[in-house]
Amino acid sequence: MIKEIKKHLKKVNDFHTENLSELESFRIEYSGKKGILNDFFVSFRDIPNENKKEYGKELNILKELVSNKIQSIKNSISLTSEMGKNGDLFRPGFEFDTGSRHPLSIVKNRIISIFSQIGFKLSEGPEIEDDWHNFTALNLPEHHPARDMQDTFFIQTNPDKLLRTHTSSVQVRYMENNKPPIRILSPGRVFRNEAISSRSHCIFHQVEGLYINREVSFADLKQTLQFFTKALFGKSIIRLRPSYFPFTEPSAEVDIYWGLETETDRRITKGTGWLEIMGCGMVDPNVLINCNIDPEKYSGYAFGMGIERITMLLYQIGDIRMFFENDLRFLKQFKSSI
Ligand code: 2NM
Repeated sequence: MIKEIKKHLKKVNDFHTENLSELESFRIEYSGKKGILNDFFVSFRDIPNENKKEYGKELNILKELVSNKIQSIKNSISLTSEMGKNGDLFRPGFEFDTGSRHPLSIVKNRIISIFSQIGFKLSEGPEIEDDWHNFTALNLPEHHPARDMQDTFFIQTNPDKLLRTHTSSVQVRYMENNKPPIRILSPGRVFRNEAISSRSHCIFHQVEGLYINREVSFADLKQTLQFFTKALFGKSIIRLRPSYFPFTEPSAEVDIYWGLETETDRRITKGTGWLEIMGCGMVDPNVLINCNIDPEKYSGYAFGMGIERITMLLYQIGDIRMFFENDLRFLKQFKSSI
């Protein structure tokens, strides 16, 4: 009998598993109601009295061993399931790659969202235009330098087809097909036959705005621009500097007061604190007439800005060519939900 117990002591000692159901079978085999330990305790009654002490001692050692074994295997299984196979469950999660949006799209979307708050609807149109919508309707006189081959990409086989040089052409189309009041925003790609450098590219992006209604004033224009610069840059000190565009009269360049707090401010404003961000003006009556809108009844303002320039300002990007190279090291830096 003692021999039997010793055999089980060795067996229990050698037992190992990493599997919970094997451990449960082991527990039932030894500690279950009809288990080995119980059998030994039942046989205990028939052991002669003089042997009971020795037998009982061994039996208790076996019982203790079984219970320690079960506990220690349980502990090691719960440790491996937390720390082993799956690693440390309390480790930080893996970074979730959310993708990124092109910086020009981020800024374009912000501009659209700001103007949509004050009633501007989107209006988009073709990149390949005709002379009327890109030039003539916009009051560009026949010998205006902007019409020059040097500045405009013409479709070679057809001098009446060209790549639009501004998105105003979209607004001409809109005015032709809609009655005032008109309040639209036209973002899009435009093309100019310019030498490529760190500051200019032959393809770039614009957002133009147009509002036409009865009694629209220059004061309305300024108020709108102030709302916009406050929302986009957090700055609302602007000045309107007289300028010239064929399609607006009067015309102005919009400067924003950027400040002179940092070395960067000093550099980008050339020491003045002021920064040109867009052009604007009151739509020339000739343009309204060209689009079948009565300038005696209606007036309107328009404005336009280059998205590249504004994006470079907001993100401190030093070279416009970065936008068109699609270098992932550049693009991956722009994560945005808008
Ligand atoms: C600018 C500056 C000033 C402009 C004019 C028009 C239209 F179609 F109504 F005549 N759209 N956009 C405009 C006016 C654009 O960009 C610098």
